[in-house]
Amino acid sequence: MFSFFRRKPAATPAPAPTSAPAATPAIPAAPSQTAAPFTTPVQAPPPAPAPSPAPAPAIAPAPRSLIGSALVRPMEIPVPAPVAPERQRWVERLSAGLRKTGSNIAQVFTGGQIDDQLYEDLESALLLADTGVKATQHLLDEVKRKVAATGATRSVQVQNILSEALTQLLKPLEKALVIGEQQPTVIMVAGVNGAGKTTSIGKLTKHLADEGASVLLAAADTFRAAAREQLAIWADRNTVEIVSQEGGDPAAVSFDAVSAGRARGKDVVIVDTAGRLPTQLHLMEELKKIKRVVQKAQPDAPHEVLLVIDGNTGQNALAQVRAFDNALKLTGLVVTKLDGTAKGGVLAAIAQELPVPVYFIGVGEKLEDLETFNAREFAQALLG
Ligand SMILES: Nc1nc2c(ncn2[C@@H]2O[C@H](COP(=O)(O)OP(=O)(O)OP(=O)(O)O)[C@@H](O)[C@H]2O)c(=O)[nH]1
Ligand SMILES: [Mg+2]
Repeated sequence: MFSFFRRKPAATPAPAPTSAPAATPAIPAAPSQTAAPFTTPVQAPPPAPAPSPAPAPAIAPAPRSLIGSALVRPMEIPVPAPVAPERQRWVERLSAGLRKTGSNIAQVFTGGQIDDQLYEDLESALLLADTGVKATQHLLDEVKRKVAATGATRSVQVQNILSEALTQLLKPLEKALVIGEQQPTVIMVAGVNGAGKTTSIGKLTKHLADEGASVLLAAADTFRAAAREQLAIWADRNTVEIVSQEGGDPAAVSFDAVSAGRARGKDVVIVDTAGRLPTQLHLMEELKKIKRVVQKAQPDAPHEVLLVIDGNTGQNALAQVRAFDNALKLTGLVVTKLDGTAKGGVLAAIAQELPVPVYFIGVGEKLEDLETFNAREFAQALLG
């Protein structure tokens, strides 16, 4: 489970939108009252105390709207200490998900000797694990360098050196999702069909709602009734509100949701979009439009643009990151389905070539199967 809470000054609220896009109905003006921190439709638990109380920051006067001018409780989803028992259980689930890759790589180190054969086998195992040519080369170079520097003579030592090298490679992907600096924090979620966007949004919403954050969901996947219903089920389960419109313009629905999120003082608005391939250029244009229109509703939004990647996608994941980043300027990734046949090495390829932070990884369909990403845990799970 997540736990967060680090106090930071709330950002100065952005001015209210001046005009709605043509296809969008007029949005009621934001009420001129201070939004209460963490208003939820259900009774929210009392806020947990901050670990180290910081002095109250000065709040800049709101330029035009008072929405969000209160010192909202900034919340953060940090990488928990790997020693916590529930985290340990999570690591076990992750290791189970990646067991096949782990045992393939671990096999390389069973010979005892450090020789050319070991390096060749290691190269093959890393490539087979979807690590990609560049990251594999980087890891091999690092391992050889450290073996020489340390005078290691046993293959088991190479295993530890590889684990450390992989941890260092993955480290830049570790980043906490911070909410509470803006009100609402607007998170836009994109990805190819069936990657796990809606499920991940549902899981994230549950965690946020459990922590007392008020969440509003935007069903910007407007074309399929099933997609709207799927998000509505998650909204119901989490007792959060949803903005949805049959067959409407996804950008207009997103605009309405962000505007409603501001007016109702929500902490987080999450925009679920329809799946699309990067090669479907008109659909990529539609995504760009959603982002532009969200910006009209709240000038500094979206604060997060997340790409959800199916962990089974292999090296194609890199192409997806590149294409969606070009279109949207990604701020983070969610990598799902690391529980099946996924090989996991693709995170190393991403770290090597296009290090977009990985906020969460998913290892199943249950609520507790989405967790924060930790480089060392992942390296250990991957290497068996
Ligand atoms: N095994 C496993 N299944 C997952 C995971 N995350 C999502 N799924 C499943 O993947 C399928 C697709 O998930 P969705 O959340 O509907 O995917 P989506 O990206 O919203 O799909 P579209 O909106 O159709 O593009 C569902 O059956 C989910 O239960 C995961 O981490 N592990
Ligand atoms: Mg979906």
